[in-house]
Amino acid sequence: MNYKIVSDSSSNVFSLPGVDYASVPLKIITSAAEYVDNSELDVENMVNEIKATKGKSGTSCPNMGDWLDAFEGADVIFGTTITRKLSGSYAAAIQAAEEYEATHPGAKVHIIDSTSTGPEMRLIMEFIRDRMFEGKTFDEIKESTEQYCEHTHLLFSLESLTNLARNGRVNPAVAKIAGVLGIRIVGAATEGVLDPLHKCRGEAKALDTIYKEMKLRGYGGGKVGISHCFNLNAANILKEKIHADYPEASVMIEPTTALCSFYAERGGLIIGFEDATV
Ligand code: X90
Repeated sequence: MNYKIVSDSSSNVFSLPGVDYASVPLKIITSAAEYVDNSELDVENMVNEIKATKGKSGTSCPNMGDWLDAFEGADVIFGTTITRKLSGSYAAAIQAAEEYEATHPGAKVHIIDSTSTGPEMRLIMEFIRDRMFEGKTFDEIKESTEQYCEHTHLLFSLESLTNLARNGRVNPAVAKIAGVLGIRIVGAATEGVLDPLHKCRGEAKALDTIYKEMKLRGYGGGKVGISHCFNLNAANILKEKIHADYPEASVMIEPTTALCSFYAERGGLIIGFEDATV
């Protein structure tokens, strides 16, 4: 049996050590260029070019064929996608899963709607990988992953919600508040959509608020993933806060790749974490 894990590129994960893994790229499209969210892209250059480009910019999700290509060669496949409420990625992956099973007798594909994105997807995939290492069956992994997903959460802190609002992914009135200099919107992924919770003046206040929200959601020293869009400093401060209470906690920091960089924008932080019930 060849096992494989796949995800769309909103996970910010291009390789997953120890397993066969494929990232399926989303694209960022402006009037001047098209950027493919893969490991070759210069994200900083993309962010700067988009800032300097007038006119519409948007994104497009992978199609069924893109997912089928990613499945190729494996017979037990687990995939995770960005929330299906904000993207067509999940629908395309499900179509591909049906097609793949129909054309590859014996193959099994399970696609999980993360109801989230970024670092929460990484947590889900690492959970699946660790169950694969333990030699669990397809059905066992499917079931335990479903339970695990109920105990992972996502928070964000954004300095600008302009690209989210322009593309209909958040209420323009909320984006307007974030447009005020020095104001950050701290929010959560709730039932698969962006849920703005607080407007915070300054980075320090935003980081305090995030950590409070983590604890409110039951954080108790579990795994954390912090994705940042050119804001390593803030990611490190949050990591220190977590380590002050839980010195042993696994906190991994990584840059956002193209899709999350486009929507989270410069300065943005996206935090995925496990609650204490895991
Ligand atoms: O299909 C497509 O074109 C992709 C559309 C994606 C839209 C939303 C991306 C959000 C990226 C922003 C902060 C975290 C939000 C959590 C939401 C559930 C990151």
